[in-house]
Amino acid sequence: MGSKDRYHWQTQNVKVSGVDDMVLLSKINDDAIVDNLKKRYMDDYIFTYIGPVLISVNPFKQLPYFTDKEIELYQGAAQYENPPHVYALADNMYRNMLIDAENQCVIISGESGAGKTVAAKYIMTYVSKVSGGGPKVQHVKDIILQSNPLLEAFGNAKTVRNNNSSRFGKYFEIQFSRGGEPDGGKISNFLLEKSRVVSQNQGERSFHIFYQLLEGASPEHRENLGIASPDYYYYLNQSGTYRVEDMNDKQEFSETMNAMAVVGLSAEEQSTVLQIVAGILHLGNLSFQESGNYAVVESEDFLAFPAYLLGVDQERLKEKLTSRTMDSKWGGKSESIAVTMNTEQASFTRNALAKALYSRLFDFLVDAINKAIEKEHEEFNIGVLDIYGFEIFQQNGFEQFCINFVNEKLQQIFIELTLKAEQEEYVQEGIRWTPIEYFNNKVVCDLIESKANPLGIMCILDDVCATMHAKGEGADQTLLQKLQSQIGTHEHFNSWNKGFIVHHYAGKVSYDVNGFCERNRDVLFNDLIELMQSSEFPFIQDLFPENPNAEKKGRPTTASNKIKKQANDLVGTLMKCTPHYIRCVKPNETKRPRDWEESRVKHQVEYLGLRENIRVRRAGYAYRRLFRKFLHRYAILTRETWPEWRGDEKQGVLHLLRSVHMDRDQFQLGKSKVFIKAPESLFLLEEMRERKYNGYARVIQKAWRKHT
Ligand code: AD9
Ligand code: MG
Repeated sequence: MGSKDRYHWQTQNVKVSGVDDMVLLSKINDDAIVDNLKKRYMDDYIFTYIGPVLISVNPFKQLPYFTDKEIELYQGAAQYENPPHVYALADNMYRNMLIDAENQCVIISGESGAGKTVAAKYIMTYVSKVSGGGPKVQHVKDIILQSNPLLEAFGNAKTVRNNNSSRFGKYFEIQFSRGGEPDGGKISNFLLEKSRVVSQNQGERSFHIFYQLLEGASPEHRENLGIASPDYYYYLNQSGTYRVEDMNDKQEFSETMNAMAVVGLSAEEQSTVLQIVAGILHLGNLSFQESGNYAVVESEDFLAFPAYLLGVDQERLKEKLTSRTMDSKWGGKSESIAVTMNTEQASFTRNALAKALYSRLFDFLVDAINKAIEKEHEEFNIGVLDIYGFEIFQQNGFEQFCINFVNEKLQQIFIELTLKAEQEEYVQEGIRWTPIEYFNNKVVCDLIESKANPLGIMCILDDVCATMHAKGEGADQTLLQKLQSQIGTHEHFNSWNKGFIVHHYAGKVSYDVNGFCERNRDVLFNDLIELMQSSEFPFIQDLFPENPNAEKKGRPTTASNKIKKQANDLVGTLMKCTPHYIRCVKPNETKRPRDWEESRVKHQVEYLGLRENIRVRRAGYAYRRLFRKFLHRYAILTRETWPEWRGDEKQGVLHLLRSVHMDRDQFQLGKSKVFIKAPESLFLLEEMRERKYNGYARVIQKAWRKHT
């Protein structure tokens, strides 16, 4: 790509704002960083680098530089040739994977509404456009791209922070053939915020699919599924919010249905999915009243629809929502008895069923996508991590606690790999270097997940759940007392009258302890499992495959246990790939373009550790390679190293670098690796190498022509 093509898409706006790479800032402090980002943002440049790390500021409007023209421009181009862009990062991942034969991953972080999901989609589109492939590969590409609208319909919702907020996390591995064609894929999903199915805060909605169905259902569906307006359903009318600005539920419904078809769901499966969605809404309309100390269904007329849609017997549904089978031991014999519930327990049971149905339906969709793009032998992959961002609401519960924990873990990976590992390597290699201080959030991760000395919040929570049979507030209050007595003095922990406060890397969050134990325990009574297994629809039976009578060994798995395991497995997977980072910044809370809230941005710049990132980067070295690998790659540049250097490897590297006249302050030789400062010095080496090879190729061609 010639330099005259540089910035071609900026011809409308010739001035280049600020610096492209903040390593080049003349002063490195938070104000200078914020200033640079602001200058660029106001001129519609949302992307900026810190070396290989991409910073992206949410523009809240469609910018013109995401067309096929840019996709063309960034293909195979070196980072410095074009303005910073998410396409450059995507291209880099793709080339790296092919050239180095290594798996790549991109970790997209930032708070809720900062632009992670949008960035993830740009990456997936880019990779799909630049890679080749016949009809079969095209089919895989279609599924990969269509999985986005499908999972967003079922897994995203309007929150006060973001109108299209991801309420689940996902790691999408796009798998490639050796030739670089995407011929498979795998999605791992993380803890869906299923409590949203049964209630939402003011100003928020449940998952998009509910509103899409109500708006978009065909006349035939409307009748069959008992479709009414959203305010008719208890599960949707508590928050008083039904519409989202700039979102067309009706149109999105047809996109969701189309995506289901592309992913390979049969017509029958598609209608069962809708039936379950409607069934959940009707289930929510069952209410209970007290009758002689126990709960009865308030209006039996309301039983018909959910029973019909879920394919279960009406009487049985009623019975299972208002009573529960308990095993009792009596005189050495064990016997099952039905215990009646009070109204609170009945509503709780109804909600548990709705949540279980919905989250299992969600898992079914993820599985369906996975099956459609499953590949037998994995070769290379590019993983895209898009999770729910760090969030603070007026009221924060168990869900926020889990979401913020996962974010804490991602920050930890960033620190481990960019700040800590980089500095440790310098020490190990004996490179001259002034250490840079940074806040390591490992203490906060430990506070939450530690298994000993002291126990972390999650373990204390599990202990309380395992030992307490009391439901509701009793257990939650015990939890609070235990937290206070066991970790009350931790510097990142406080308690308050309704719960506890964690000092996260991204800010202090007050959690309301109410509901923690129940949500953590996350039990589904056997009665409900059996009820669903009695459904006339095999699809619904299959959502509940467990054997309710199987002996249960040890402690049941809790929600926090699951998320802890998922998060740590994820860290393991990511650590095996070559990592790339996108750090998303949210410029305002108004969701409006060109609105810049200085203090909010500054806060993010601080906690994302951008200043430390620049410092480490600047004092550091852009490129490092083992002597042997370096010699192998550039052997062609000198007579002495070609085809092989005999002798000490370090001396060989030194000989090579001297022969090409690299500035002495541009590199250092460590114990086993060569460190090169500026990427430009490396590009120079690459160019020389290419020229030599081309030269040889011409000589050989000439000789060959003579010969024939
Ligand atoms: V959350 O943690 O899932 O709640 P995200 O994923 O970080 O959050 P998202 O990508 O959904 O945020 O972005 C929020 C909204 O900002 C989008 O719906 C767009 O309206 C807007 N946005 C974000 N990035 C861009 C962009 N590059 N161009 C235009 C954007 N609009
Ligand atoms: Mg998102």
